[in-house]
Amino acid sequence: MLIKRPRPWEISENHVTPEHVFLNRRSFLRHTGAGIAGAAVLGVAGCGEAAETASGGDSEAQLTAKAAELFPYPKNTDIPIDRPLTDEEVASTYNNFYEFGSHKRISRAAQALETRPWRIEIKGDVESPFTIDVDELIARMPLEERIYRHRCVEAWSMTVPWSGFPLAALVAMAKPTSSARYLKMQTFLKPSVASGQKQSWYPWPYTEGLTLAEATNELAFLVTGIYGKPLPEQFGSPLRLAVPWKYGFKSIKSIVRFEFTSRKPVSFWEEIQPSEYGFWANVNPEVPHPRWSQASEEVLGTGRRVPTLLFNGYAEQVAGLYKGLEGQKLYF
Ligand SMILES: Nc1nc2c(c(=O)[nH]1)N[C@H]1C(S)=C(S)[C@@H](COP(=O)(O)O)O[C@H]1N2
Ligand SMILES: [Mo]
Repeated sequence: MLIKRPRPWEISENHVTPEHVFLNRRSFLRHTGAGIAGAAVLGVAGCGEAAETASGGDSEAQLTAKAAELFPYPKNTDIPIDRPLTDEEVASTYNNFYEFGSHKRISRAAQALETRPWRIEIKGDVESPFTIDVDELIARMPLEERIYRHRCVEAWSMTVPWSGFPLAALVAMAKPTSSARYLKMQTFLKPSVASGQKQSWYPWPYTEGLTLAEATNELAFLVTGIYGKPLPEQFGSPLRLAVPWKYGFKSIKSIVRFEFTSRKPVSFWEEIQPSEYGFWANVNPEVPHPRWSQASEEVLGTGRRVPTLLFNGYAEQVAGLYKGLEGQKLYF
């Protein structure tokens, strides 16, 4: 991953929409808590059978159109955000998705990915493993839209409205057993469609992991849409993660597998270069990447640099997760 500055045609000051949403932590917690309880009540019973019929032989286009009917999701305005939204066109044409190439202009190539029907596998240390059709899963989840900042380890950032549901709701549905301490997630493996996966020196499929405490934190979010619409392929449809207090590489795209495990997963980038990319990867402006500073970031589409914040500005929600772990490499 290299630092890349936006090209002149990406810089467009007048496209950004100021958006101020202020913290109301108590109502946020109520909202999220209710959603998780709801998902837990639905439980896992019948997931397997329901999943068999969910796609019902419909084409990718028909299934995509059905999923689109759920949009827009209700807005959750309880998460503080103090940055203008990134222009949709800018965010949609500047992506990291190594499956489709090791550069930012992968949006066209990524359209080749067939994102329906799409099966999600839930396995490992859970009461009973199952697979579920992605739309069946979405139908059971508490859906909402949240505006999050996203900070790439390459020192660029964006602010986007994600549609989706709390990862905690999926964890509740999966019913992890007491031995589960981590959640490992994996992307599809289809080298015939994703030409980047023909490059055998990368450890495909893309893998990421969180502790169970991180996965059930209120901010950990599974994404099915952006800008009030279904997620375009280049953003990692049909299901990707958003963990906004961590460097962007943790936010794994196009997930097919969730595995609960007692062992700490090794992520894609950690396997490639453990001295530069670690398990925790929390944003910290004071801990430089071995090859560049993390003190500031280029705000995509604006041509401006702003100071980077500890935990990307989400310390209030997540700092408690790391109490007592101070000796570890929490920040890369
Ligand atoms: N499967 C997969 N997920 C991925 C990546 C990737 O290459 N493959 N890149 C990561 C990185 S480095 C970043 S910054 C974000 C980029 O998300 P965006 O393209 O939606 O902005 O996706 C993350 N998730
Ligand atoms: Mo990134």
